[in-house]
Amino acid sequence: MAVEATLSLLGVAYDVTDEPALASPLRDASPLRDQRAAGVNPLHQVPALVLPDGEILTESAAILIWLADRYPQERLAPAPLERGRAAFLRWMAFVSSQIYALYWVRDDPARLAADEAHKTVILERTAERISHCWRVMDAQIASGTYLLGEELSVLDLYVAVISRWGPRRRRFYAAAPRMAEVVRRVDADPRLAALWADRFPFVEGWEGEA
Ligand SMILES: N[C@@H](CCC(=O)N[C@@H](CS)C(=O)NCC(=O)O)C(=O)O
Repeated sequence: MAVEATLSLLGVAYDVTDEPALASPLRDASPLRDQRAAGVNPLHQVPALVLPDGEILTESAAILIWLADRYPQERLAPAPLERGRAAFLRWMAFVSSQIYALYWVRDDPARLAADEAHKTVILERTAERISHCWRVMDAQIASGTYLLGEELSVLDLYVAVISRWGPRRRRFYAAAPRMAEVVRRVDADPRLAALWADRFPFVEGWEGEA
């Protein structure tokens, strides 16, 4: 979703296929679909971006940074020599490695859990870790209107999307009150309204429980 939001802000034409996720070996995949998905991303994960020349880009943070750098005139990231670049890279990597990585097990705790009770413990402990990481980021980041100051960047899109996943937004708001204001601003961005409504609608109760 963060990649799609970035592509739509950039006004770049793109096609979406959910096949890598649908074809995950842990889901109900047909052999044909699985073969096609593995050709795009051997880890069977989305996002995976196929560039016009056929080059494949995986890893959400890499894709977002690459897109922002590829279209510098749209100003979706501080440029390499600009003030704010170090913080930008720091927090993109932080969200990817400290938070997003935990969803490999949260999405299917049986990947690590030996039994049902173990799954519950994994879900609780990873939720606690995610809240802790958001708390640390909230305390350290020098946010303004957006997370890196006055301009919207792909970091804002990344955090707005990942903070919607379990343990969901109310827990995120409690852990990260300063970033909460920013993600609400991103949710309400009129340029993204149609995309959110289509792909990630704000259905009743979407913010979860505190
Ligand atoms: N490190 C990857 C993680 C991607 C990821 O975990 N994607 C999930 C969907 S949000 C997925 O495709 N899961 C299917 C699976 O792991 O089998 C990234 O940052 O892009």
